[in-house]
Amino acid sequence: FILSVRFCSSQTYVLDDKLGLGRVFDGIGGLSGGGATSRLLVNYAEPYRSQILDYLFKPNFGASLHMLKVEIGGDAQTTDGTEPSHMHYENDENYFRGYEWWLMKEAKKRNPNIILIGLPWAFPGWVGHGKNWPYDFPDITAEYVVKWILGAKMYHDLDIQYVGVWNERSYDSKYIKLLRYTLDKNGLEWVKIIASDNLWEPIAFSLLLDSELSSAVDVIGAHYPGTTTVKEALQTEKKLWSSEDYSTFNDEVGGGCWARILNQNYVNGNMTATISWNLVASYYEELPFGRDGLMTAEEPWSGNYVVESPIWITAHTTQFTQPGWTYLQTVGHLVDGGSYVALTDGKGNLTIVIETMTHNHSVCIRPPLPPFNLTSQNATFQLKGSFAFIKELQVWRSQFNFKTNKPSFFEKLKPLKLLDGSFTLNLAEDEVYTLTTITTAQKGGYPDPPPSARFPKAYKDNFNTPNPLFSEAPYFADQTGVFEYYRNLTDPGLHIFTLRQVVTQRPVTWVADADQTISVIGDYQWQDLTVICDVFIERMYTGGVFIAARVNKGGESVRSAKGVFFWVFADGTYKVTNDLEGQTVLAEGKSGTRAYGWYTLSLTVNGQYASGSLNGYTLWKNAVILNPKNGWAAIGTQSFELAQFDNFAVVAD
Ligand code: 147
Ligand code: CA
Repeated sequence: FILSVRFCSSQTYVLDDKLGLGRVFDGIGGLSGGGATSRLLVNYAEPYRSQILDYLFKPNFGASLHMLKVEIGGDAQTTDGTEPSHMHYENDENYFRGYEWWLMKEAKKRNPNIILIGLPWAFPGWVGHGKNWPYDFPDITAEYVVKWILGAKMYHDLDIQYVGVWNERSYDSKYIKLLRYTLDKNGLEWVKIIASDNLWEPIAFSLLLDSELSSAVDVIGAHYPGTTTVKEALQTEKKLWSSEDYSTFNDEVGGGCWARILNQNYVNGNMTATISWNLVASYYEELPFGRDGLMTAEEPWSGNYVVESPIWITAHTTQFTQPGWTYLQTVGHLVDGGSYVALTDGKGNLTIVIETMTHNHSVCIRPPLPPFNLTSQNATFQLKGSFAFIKELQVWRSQFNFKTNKPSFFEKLKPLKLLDGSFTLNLAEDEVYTLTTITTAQKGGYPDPPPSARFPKAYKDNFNTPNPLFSEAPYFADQTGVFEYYRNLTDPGLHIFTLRQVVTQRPVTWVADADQTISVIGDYQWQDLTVICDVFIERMYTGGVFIAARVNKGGESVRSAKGVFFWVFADGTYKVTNDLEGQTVLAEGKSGTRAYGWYTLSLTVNGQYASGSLNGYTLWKNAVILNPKNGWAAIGTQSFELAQFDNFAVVAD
């Protein structure tokens, strides 16, 4: 730490608790869902799956997250897929669907103090009584959400500490009050409500006007706040959180974004928690917002995963402070750009986090980042008050080194000896420092995982899994509807174990789900391939199912997905269409297919031509496919209807 006054400015920053402290720190978190962002994680083999979870949650190892926020599945598309509801139907309750329960338990195994948060993006259709709106019957919606919290405790011994309202959609004051009442009535007085997971306004304004609403809400959660808040939010005297943030490609600029907002969300906006969308990028990369997670784990078939820079940036804060610590009032900006925060446990421990991220190396996906200047500088920190007598600080450093492209993350340097409670750092551009009295931190690590590999070209699944650990079959990524393992109790033996589409009514959606259901699988680069699947229609006369290749879209644009779709219907006909919507018909005719019978469909696409067979006999051929040139394989139904699939197989060239 060389003081070079010739080139750099030098400034002294006082860190003092004499005049009182700032706000209580609530934690740094990751968000699984909103939606299906952890879909592929569950299918990793051990030891890789546990390693990934360690990098995320294990204290004194990696990101060591304080909070885990999960989607309360609503059977609808919520960005990168659908997540199953605990109540597909009004009289249905099942707390073993999906992977969020599992994820919360894995997080809690590693960190028993992890704070758990639930938030719905969408709701099953019955919650809205068929209307695309969850507040006409607020008692039903509140009961539905509270059941999820009770189920978490009853079946998984998970204590959900915070619950939200409706992600980035309208809130309803009457509903929020009823949610509070319903929580209390069920002995969940300690569960806190976050509102409204959107912008600061109008919720801050509502809280100021309505004292009953204000007493129901504990936290104002804002999304992508750009590190700032508004006057009304401060006036409410509520905790202010960035309850969803980041959503940036997880390269080094993404890491820079994360470093800047972790500090400045408090410095500029008084926010005491920041939650990353998303926790881990475990969804097909070609879905929306590919790789916008703290790390990447999108290849369960190879075991390959990547610990990206945001993991180590997170560690700079999380490993040196805990929820319940308190920010000092003396936090702020550095004279030549960058920021510093300081926190204490009130028992003499002190943690200082400094970031000097330059503008172009810390741009997040949103909102736009106004220009600012940052240069290297000397910074002297003078510890006062209870910290005046600290003699030594541990030093951890990350240097992004954008010029040489050789970053070094979360490096432990020699402890710093303090003279008269003061020390000086020579801060370069794009660095993060933690200076702390905490000595427990570690840079965890595992041997490199297996190398990256494409999805296997030959893949099949007969779904013969009597006691599945998860409700979904590996690698199927539902984009509308929900596909679950199913057991046919009366089947003579060929199709006892199948995969079944179970959503029978359009959900209260978050984005525009398709009118059909669809689950995609495989390699988005696949061009020429054969898809085979046994199908079973369960809707008399009007039902229909499809298998598909070259499906080019998922997520919120799933409605306009193109590809080659081979449909058979319960009315005895078939169709071949170029789109999921079924507008562009390439071939059609009689198939003799009916509900409640099994049929084997096969679809082959080769260059510009496609052909299809039914029970081994060619039904149509030479359909001309100009576009798309590539995409996933898929299965699905023509409406929200029950249907089963078995013996799925794909062979790609
Ligand atoms: C958020 C959602 O809450 C997440 O589920 C996920 O979709 C995430 C992806 O970045 O984005 O939704 C937003 C979508 C658009 C804006 C903000 C949040 N926006 O345009 O400001
Ligand atoms: Ca089977």
